[in-house]
Amino acid sequence: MSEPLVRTEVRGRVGVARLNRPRAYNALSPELMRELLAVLRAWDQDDAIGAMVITGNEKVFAAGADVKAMSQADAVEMLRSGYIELFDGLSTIRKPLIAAVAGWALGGGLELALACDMIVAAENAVFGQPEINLGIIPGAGGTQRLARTLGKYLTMEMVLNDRRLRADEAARFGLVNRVVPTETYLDEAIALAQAIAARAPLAVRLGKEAVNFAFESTLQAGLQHERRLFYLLFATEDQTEGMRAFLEKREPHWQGR
Ligand code: DAK
Repeated sequence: MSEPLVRTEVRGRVGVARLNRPRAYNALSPELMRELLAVLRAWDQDDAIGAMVITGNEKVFAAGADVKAMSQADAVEMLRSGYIELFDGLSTIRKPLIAAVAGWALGGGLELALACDMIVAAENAVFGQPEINLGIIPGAGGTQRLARTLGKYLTMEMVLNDRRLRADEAARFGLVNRVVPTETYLDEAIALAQAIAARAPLAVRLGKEAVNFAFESTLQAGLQHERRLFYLLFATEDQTEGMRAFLEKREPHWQGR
């Protein structure tokens, strides 16, 4: 049997998806992206899973889309390929997604990390959008998500001149949540995911939705959206339980209802 393109493992309430094309530096072929999305969608439906981690290996998170496959494509093939829909599918995942990045996160690899909700970086991580070297630009969100996170000027340098950020620079510019030793990066990302997965599931889900809405809306519309989600949580058993547990000085028992 052939190796899966995405290896999966469940640790407690966390699903860990490991990109598995090491010989191609985890180049994100459509087949790999399809497999990844299928795994994430299944976990998103599974009450036993509270958060997910996407990772590569210690040397490379992902070196981008598969240049070998793309090199022969014309515009119509790219347009018809459905490749971008696979990236867009990531934004339909409702549970938290954490990218655990060691080594290269380049091109589509960085765009995959940017589509996650948090990024834990190993000390050896390198982030970049080298598409300009191939005569193209990022096509799966890089120009937009980086500009929103890093601002215009650094993003321009990355997109127009292949400026790469080391992990410490990425942390300084707010691109990653934390930088940790390469030996422990995956454990640290899983620990962060476990901590979130132990929290009230509906509040986590709506919290993610509310924060993401900030990227889509004006401040006023965002504040209104947040308020509606806030009121909605007062219809949940977990709100009653959370507040009761606080007053009774005990740990809450979340039901996800
Ligand atoms: N695709 C295919 N193979 C790749 C690859 C990639 N992106 N990156 C590396 N490999 C392969 C290499 O060809 C090599 O294979 P063999 O020659 O051994 O068969 C093997 O992985 C090891 O690579 P190197 O020999 O180059 O290893 P080094 O350690 O010297 O260098 C590197 C590592 C990661 C710095 C280097 O491999 C590199 O620069 N890789 C390419 C990085 C890159 O240009 N990435 C951007 C790709 S373009 C779209 C949306 C998004 C996208 C496309 C479409 N739509 C909306 C439709 C995204 C585009 C991109 O990501």
